[in-house]
Amino acid sequence: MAESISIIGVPMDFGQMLRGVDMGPAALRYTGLIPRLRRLGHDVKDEGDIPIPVRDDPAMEGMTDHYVKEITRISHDVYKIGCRVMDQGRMPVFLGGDHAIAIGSVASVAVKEPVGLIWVDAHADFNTPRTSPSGNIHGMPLAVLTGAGYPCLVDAGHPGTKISLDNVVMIGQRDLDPGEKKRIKSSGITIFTMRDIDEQGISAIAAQIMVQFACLKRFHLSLDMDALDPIEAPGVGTPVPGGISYREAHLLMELFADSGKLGSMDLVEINPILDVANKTSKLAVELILSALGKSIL
Ligand code: HAR
Ligand code: MN
Ligand code: MN
Ligand code: MN
Repeated sequence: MAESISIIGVPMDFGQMLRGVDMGPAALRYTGLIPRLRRLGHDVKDEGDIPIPVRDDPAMEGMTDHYVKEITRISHDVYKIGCRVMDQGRMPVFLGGDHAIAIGSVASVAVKEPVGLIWVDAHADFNTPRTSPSGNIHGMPLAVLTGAGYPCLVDAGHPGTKISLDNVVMIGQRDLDPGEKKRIKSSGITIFTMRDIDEQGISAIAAQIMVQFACLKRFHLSLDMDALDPIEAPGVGTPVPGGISYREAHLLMELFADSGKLGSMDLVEINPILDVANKTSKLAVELILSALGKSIL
């Protein structure tokens, strides 16, 4: 189905320490995302990039608190533009940036009615400041969205929990921290790790998710490119071997498109500096196209 899509660039790199992930939105645009979405028949508007302070700016010197304040302010900006796009009846597609952008993006799409959230990632991003070994905020957004962690982040956009644990599904995990594992187990959140994908297959998993989301009108896809195997997606800051294959990822996107319930998405964690001949951005564009209706036949 032809959609009205708004592309929102969020070149935010404060959620982790490596430089380069701020170049993600540019790489996706240069790879032809927008004209290719238009060729699928969609009405596409590029909303441009949300302004992000530069880390080298002298005003940023001495920030040692994992940029919590900056990320809070940026999350609010992401939230505001996401809400505006949703109010216009358009589908927001958020281009990261690191995964901390999801604090604002997911908050904005879950304002009017409950939505499902599908977190495709090598990691769970379910740490709190207590359980995080690194302190990096990009390891925390799913915890924040479900109400745990820095109160200023939990309250970004509007106060309180943004999404119920029952409406969240994780796929592709293979690198969890000890305290994070405990939180996952005690939360009862639905998780399909790489082992589950190997045992059950991606299409059976997609079918289970759609059963879980049967009562929801739509879902948000938060796609961290490190979910894919580093052989397919080398341009990410925290690669983990043994990931989702090229074919599994495409099939998953095609099944999401078939569901007719994909309402919004994030594409995060591409670091063009670490990429090999733009391979990761090319794959990311292909995956977005598949999620938005591109089919083989
Ligand atoms: N679990 C680790 C931490 O919290 C690393 C997780 C972050 N990496 C990501 N996000 N790319 O998915 O520090
Ligand atoms: Mn992530
Ligand atoms: Mn990740
Ligand atoms: Mn610290």
